[in-house]
Amino acid sequence: MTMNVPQEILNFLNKYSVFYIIGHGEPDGDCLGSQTALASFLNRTGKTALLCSPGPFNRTETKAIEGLFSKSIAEAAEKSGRPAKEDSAVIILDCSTPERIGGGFAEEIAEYPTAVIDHHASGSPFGDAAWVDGSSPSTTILVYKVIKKLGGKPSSQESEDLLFGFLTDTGYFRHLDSSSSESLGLAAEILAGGASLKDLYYRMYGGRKLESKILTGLVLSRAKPLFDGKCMLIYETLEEKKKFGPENRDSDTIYSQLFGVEGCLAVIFIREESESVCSVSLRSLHDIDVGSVAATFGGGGHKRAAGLEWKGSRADITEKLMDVFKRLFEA
Ligand SMILES: [Mn+2]
Repeated sequence: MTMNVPQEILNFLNKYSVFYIIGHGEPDGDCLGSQTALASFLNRTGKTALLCSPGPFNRTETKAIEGLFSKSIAEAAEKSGRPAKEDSAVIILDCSTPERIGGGFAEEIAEYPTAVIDHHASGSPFGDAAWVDGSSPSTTILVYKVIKKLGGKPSSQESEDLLFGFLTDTGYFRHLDSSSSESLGLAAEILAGGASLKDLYYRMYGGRKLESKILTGLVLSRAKPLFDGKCMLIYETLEEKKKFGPENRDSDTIYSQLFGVEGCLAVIFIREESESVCSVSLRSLHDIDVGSVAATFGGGGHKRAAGLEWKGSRADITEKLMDVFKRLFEA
């Protein structure tokens, strides 16, 4: 059951008239949908809301709206013709630590009253007003509750943006479990604002280049089952990164294909990012805690979705991960 909107969040929204709405770096659909819907709603109520994001907007489904966002608070203030600090505050969405925002935002926000609305259970609480509810499947559900509490109803565009966030973070409903009836009920209310699930499906999964499907096929073709098939190891080489480009990566499809294999409980995806750096993404089902595996190597994330950056070769990190997963699967 998700929580009710705390009074301190409502007071915060009432108190100021200009809001800089900021999300995390490498923004996804939930982050951006939360930002655009909340900003649009606040603007409709007579406040001024200005969108900021450090980017980069690498994902196909997020590229189209990049132009709506400023790269810093100073840039947003200048564009709007407002003195930056007058009656102004910051709202941070879908982000559990100031460092995760990136860019120069951590320093900029230190100068403003700040509110945080987020659904990441891990992370260190910050801000003058905070609402962190780890039981909510997306930040957009929390933003919808704020809109509702303030007596509003999402416009058709806000309805699309809010549902887009919900669908992104639930893998188009796939990650919802038996505790999801409340959030699905809220999603149905949002849908009444005018969004189309059919259109949102193609906004999420459509519009890709053929190259992205070819890269997906290449990566899948070398999947290596480990520990009696409980774990799948896949990788992408530096040559492939250069040939196909990061915009043609489609990890969500790759994970869902591999979890469709009988007995598969975890996926390890290692990518060569440069001659000396690999990024590792870990995914799991049920009780396998890949968040703690990532933490062992200085990474982080959720229990079933986590990642880390490795300074060294793919062979080295593969060997180190094998040791850790061996303990998990052969215990
Ligand atoms: Mn999210």
